[in-house]
Amino acid sequence: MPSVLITGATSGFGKAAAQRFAKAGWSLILTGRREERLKALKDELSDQVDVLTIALDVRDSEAVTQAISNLPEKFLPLTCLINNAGLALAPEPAQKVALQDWHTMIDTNITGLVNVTHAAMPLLLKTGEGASILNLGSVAGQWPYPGGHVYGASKAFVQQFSYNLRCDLLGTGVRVTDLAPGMAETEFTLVRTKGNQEASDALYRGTSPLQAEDIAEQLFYLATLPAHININRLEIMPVRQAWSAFAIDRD
Ligand code: NDP
Ligand code: 8X3
Repeated sequence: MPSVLITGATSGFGKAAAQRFAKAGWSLILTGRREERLKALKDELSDQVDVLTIALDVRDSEAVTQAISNLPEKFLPLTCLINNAGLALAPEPAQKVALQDWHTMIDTNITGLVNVTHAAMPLLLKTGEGASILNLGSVAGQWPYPGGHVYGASKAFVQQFSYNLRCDLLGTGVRVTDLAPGMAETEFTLVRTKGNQEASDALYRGTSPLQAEDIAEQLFYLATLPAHININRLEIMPVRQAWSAFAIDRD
């Protein structure tokens, strides 16, 4: 059976992806920092498929390299890497944000994603044709908005890094996609507002955001496309979300 390595499997898109790939019989390598959630997911899915859980902070490059270079044979060959772990913080104007919040986003969304990619690439190259790297970008990587500052910039990195990887991996059979969702109802806003459940509920109330399962379905679709197809970027929004007019400062 093919195997998939998912970062940030303890919540949202990552958890839904674990459930979706399990349904199709894929072996799962699931990572995240919250061990009790990893254990619960393993308990839920290990009746269906082989599940390996690794408590891992993607910012810790040594731990990432150590874990990925020592995967048990049973979980090889590695067919798909889903670089999903990430977060937004501080949806305030840039001039009001603590520097540490910017560092946390850069360390997780950029350095963490690069750490995991670097460690997993030898395994994916060994698999070759049909292997995929699926990176979670965002509409925020392409479209600016107030309070997006470093979060949007980190997702612009994900887009360009994905495209540049495509260039270097040409001829290896390994595919790379920047999957860029718009508003999706997960723990994302709870994390972004540092635990403000009311703010999170208010954002999703009265509209129809994407759900984690919608993105999991897209991830599964991308991972199982015929081996000669690469979708470079896939941007998805809820029907009830669109762009808005330019903001103008007036006297
Ligand atoms: P959630 O907050 O529900 O899930 C985020 C996941 O990332 C958790 O499993 C968390 O696990 C993991 N994570 C965060 N920091 C680290 C870290 N340092 N090391 C390891 N794992 C980490 O959010 P989503 O599912 O919505 O977000 C998933 C991805 O999708 C993110 O990259 C996000 O930027 C992106 N995205 C989200 C959108 C949305 O509207 N929801 C839209 C577009 C993109 P743990 O805390 O256990 O470590
Ligand atoms: C998260 C989606 O619209 O909050 O990446 O930027 S949005």
